[in-house]
Amino acid sequence: MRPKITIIGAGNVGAQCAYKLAQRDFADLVLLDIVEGVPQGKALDMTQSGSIERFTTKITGTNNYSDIKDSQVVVMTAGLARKPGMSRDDLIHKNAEIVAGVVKQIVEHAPQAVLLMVTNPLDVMTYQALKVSGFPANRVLGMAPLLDAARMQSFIAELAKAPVTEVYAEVMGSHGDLMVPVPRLSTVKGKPITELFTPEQVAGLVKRTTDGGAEIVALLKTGSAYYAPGTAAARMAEAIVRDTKEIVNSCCLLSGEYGLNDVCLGVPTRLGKSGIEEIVTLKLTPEELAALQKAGAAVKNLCGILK
Ligand code: NAI
Ligand code: 2OP
Repeated sequence: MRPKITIIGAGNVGAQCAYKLAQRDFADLVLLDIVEGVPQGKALDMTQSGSIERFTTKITGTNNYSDIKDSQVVVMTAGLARKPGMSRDDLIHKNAEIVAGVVKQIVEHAPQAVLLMVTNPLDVMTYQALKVSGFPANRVLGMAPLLDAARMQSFIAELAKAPVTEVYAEVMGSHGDLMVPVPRLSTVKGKPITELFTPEQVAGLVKRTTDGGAEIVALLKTGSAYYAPGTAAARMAEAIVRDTKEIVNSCCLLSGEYGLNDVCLGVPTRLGKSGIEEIVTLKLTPEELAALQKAGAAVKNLCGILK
């Protein structure tokens, strides 16, 4: 029997995530939304592309949580997205309510699943999901640092005139203004960007990465990014289901790592079938560590608003 992955929220990010996974052809998918017809219609459309793309993935569109039974991973994208002028934190109360309602259903119908959060504000919603679910910390994680690193990699590649495949970017911290891109550990063909670019260029890359989501919101005007976010969520779900053990930066609960406690933040993690299998502790400079701790304090403060 094929593994099963559920995607909650059949909007822009959820549909892109589902379609990427469908094309990978290794798991059956359930696409669930609160709006009747939308997940069913999108599932049918994706299924019909299978004969063109040559994939055999079974995709079920539904409004019914009994269909998510036995899912190994549940990707949570349901919630409101940013509009121009809105920060991710503006979404906090409404999305916290949506997350609480959905997570209770996940606990009832797929109690063994690894829960991969996407809904914003990501770090706060990951913590909210962890608390509402009561799942062990390794089974609740969030997608954002992979997206943020992908954005930084594409900006570095553009500036270096290098293929993006030769670029690595290290991005930690929160998915917001207190994101912590780490230029010292970001490289082109193994060479740190701090040795390749001027300090002004490096500062420009850091700023554009931190503002990466807002740049797209300003262009789209009616919503936020979804191709790269959906693809990033699909890649993480695949790493978990296929038990690849690869290191992917993700948002997870810290319990002493980097001097932080009881807060969900982006750090390098090893992904496998039980979710987060290891939190990788990088040796940071005092300035980098201070930036990470500042991000942790801000996220903790926002989680406090929810309590
Ligand atoms: P969207 O508006 O296109 O889709 C959201 C979907 O959620 C809609 O289809 C809606 O009907 C559904 N929904 C709402 N309440 C629901 C409920 N209670 N149960 C089931 N489905 C429900 O929004 P989009 O662009 O897909 O974004 C989704 C979320 O992902 C937003 O919160 C957005 O800010 C976040 N996001 C996070 C990123 C990250 O890096 N973590 C990147 C991009 C988006
Ligand atoms: C993004 O970074 C809005 O979080 C979303 O595109």
